Amino acid sequence: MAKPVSDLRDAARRRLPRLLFDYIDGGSYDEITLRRNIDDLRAIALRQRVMTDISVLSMATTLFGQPMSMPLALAPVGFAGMYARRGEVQAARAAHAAGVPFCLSTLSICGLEEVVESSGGPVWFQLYMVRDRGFCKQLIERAKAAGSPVLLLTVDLPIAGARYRDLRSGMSGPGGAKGACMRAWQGMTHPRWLWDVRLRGGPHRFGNIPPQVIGEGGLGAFAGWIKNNFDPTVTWKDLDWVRSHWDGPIVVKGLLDPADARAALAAGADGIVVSNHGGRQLDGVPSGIAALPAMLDEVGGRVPVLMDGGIRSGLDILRVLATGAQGCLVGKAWAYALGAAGGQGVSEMLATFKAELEVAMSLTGCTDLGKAGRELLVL
Ligand code: HOC
Repeated sequence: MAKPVSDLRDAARRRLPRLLFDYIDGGSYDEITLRRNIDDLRAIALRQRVMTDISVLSMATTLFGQPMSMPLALAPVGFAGMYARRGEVQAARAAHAAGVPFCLSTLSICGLEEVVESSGGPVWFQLYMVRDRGFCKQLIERAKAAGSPVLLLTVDLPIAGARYRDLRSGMSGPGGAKGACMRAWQGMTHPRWLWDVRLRGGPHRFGNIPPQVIGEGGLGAFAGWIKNNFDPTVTWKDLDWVRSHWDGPIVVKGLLDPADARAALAAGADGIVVSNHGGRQLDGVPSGIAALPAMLDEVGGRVPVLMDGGIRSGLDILRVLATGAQGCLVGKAWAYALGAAGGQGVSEMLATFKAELEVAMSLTGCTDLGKAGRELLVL
């Protein structure tokens, strides 16, 4: 049944403890960029056309050697294994069933091997550069051994943006007895989640980050671990280092400026994702869709350009493709869906996106998404 993302968001808000809902839903500082992502996309008017033969629609594509039923991948989302029991496995199964790639976050609850084995399909892996290159190398080697076809290198988090909602909700503060009571209360007042995820969900620690790396504080240690271990010295030279350990495509995620797109290409990126990290890093920067045209001009078709930020419907997917990107990532939307109804929710969301995309293609007279361009927009 068609379920718009707004319904899934409402259901996730009801089902999840506040700290988890706010973690998915929130952005940094005043959340200006978070809102821009949605508003700027919706402000793009599609150009309706009629009396065209739209009996056969083609939306399948291939990106980085990966066949996809539509030009969409599930973006890396941290902690997804807390939104539903073994959440990343459920989401990856739903993605595979719908024929779209699933990208696992470094900060996932389920480890890469578990997700690959239990979902029965290839899983893209997202990497953060941490100071300990030995640990980075281990992650890359695990991704290779698990058969990950694509490495997504996130480069816009050498330092974390302040997420005030997380500080208020209990996700990254307050500490001590007050924080512990808040978190326990939120669990007790969401008994379905408590039973399904917390009590029956197996170990809740990061599946890709062993305790000897993050410390025995487990999930609660994440903000401190990120602060102390994400590497602020990273430059484009480090892409060479990643390349020396990884043979497959490297897609660089988190670029907004054409000068950085140029640098990424010079450093050998096989693709880029235009992204402001879902409005979760530097508040006040442009939306992904506003940044996209200049990025496309700079790249000039040399590598695929993907975009994320604010995509909540199949109509949004068409807006992004018509603007010129080759594909998009969705993060928040699938996290809401997972929080609302587990893997079934993610399947419903993907089915809804596909159905919406079909209607949007049909009523703009676009029969082949691969040929979508600015003629589909009222500019
Ligand atoms: C202090 C929080 O990509 C996200 C993830 C991980 C970043 C954690 C930093 O939530 O945007």
